[in-house]
Amino acid sequence: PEVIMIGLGYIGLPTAALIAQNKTYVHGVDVNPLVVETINAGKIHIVEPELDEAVSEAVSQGYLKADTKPVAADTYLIVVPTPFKDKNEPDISFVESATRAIIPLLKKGDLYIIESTSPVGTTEKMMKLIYEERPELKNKLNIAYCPERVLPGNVMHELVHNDRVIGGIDQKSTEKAAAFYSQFIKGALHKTNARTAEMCKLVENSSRDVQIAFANELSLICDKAGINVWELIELANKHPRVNILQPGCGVGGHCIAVDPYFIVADYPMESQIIGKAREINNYKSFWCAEKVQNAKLEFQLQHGRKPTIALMGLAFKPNIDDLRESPAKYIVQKVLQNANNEEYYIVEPNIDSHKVFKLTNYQDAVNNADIIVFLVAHKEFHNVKILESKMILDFCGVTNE
Ligand code: SAJ
Repeated sequence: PEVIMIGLGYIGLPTAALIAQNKTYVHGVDVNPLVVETINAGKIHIVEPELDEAVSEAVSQGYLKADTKPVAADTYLIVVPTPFKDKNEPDISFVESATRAIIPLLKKGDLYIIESTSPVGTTEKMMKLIYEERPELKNKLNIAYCPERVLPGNVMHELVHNDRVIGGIDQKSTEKAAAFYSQFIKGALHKTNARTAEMCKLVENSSRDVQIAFANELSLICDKAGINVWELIELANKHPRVNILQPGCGVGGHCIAVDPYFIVADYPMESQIIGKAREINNYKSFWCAEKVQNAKLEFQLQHGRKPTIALMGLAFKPNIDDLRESPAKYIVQKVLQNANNEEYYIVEPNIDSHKVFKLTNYQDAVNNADIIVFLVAHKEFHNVKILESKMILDFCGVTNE
């Protein structure tokens, strides 16, 4: 193979398929034998539009092969998870173990690239580790950090068309990495150093988190002030230099709600706004759960009986089936913990069944519930007809159109 891709998850697999479609031999590596087996059968283990065709084509033509161990190649890509330990310490152990696995295979002139979201300084750390183990290769390898910035649900398009930031540990490495990506990426390749590229990835997601926190803060203020926050934001955004994002039931997913902590952990005194934004966005989910609790009590006082409640949406954002790190799921769990013999309908149109939650179709839930709580702005929920007598808690703005 020419390329080793370590980590065949949400980013690694689509990237491996894209490189392979370009008629470059890719040897994909994953610690999970089930993932390896699935891919070698031309199938995929994740949900992402157009990925299945890309993988089955790459595998059937022989350009993509998966294994649990790496072999020697010219280019090594590290695309493994970097989780956050107990929300206060980034865990780069998967990057380190992936690096250790390929150290014995490296030769002069090889290209080593980290794509995983990483704390600033990780690439330098891995470079030191490599040269400690292989001192004869010192300064003879090309080492770079090149973050991805694709949006789940639109990965196959964005992988090719988004601009990329390419940060080498020296000029030669940057040039080598840029030449590698230019083979299959149509977006512009912006060259910088490794530390700037590492920080750039963290800052992109922190920027979005801070902007969403602003919108969520407005939603709390407007709730007290008796103002429709969505109307307010739409009006404020008519100003040519104002562009406020949408409030919601909190921020989820595996990136925006995590990456800011990588900055806060290393620069706690300096990252005041970034840290506060995380608090606001987490608090928003808690606040939504409290609102449901209050609505329940209010209903009971008014009607002298317990309400039936529809909880609309479980995914971490609209129109996807991904429930990991989802604020909507957190709110549903919290509401169910506080349940006191009320009847609940749980709705998630993007999945058929769930091992914990019994799911109901959205129309039945809306028809039968007394209180309807919109958590995620799925397309099915837009313009859904609701009797005026019902109590609505709209945390995602779907009933505004
Ligand atoms: N959200 C709001 N209000 C908004 C926009 C989003 O509450 O106005 C919420 C969503 O409901 C969701 C969360 O924010 O819970 C994150 O969703 P998202 O669509 O903003 O982003 P992700 O997590 O799917 O993907 C992000 C993207 N980063 C940016 O837009 C800066 C993507 O480009 C990155 O590649 C990805 O993180 C990543 O892998 O880092």
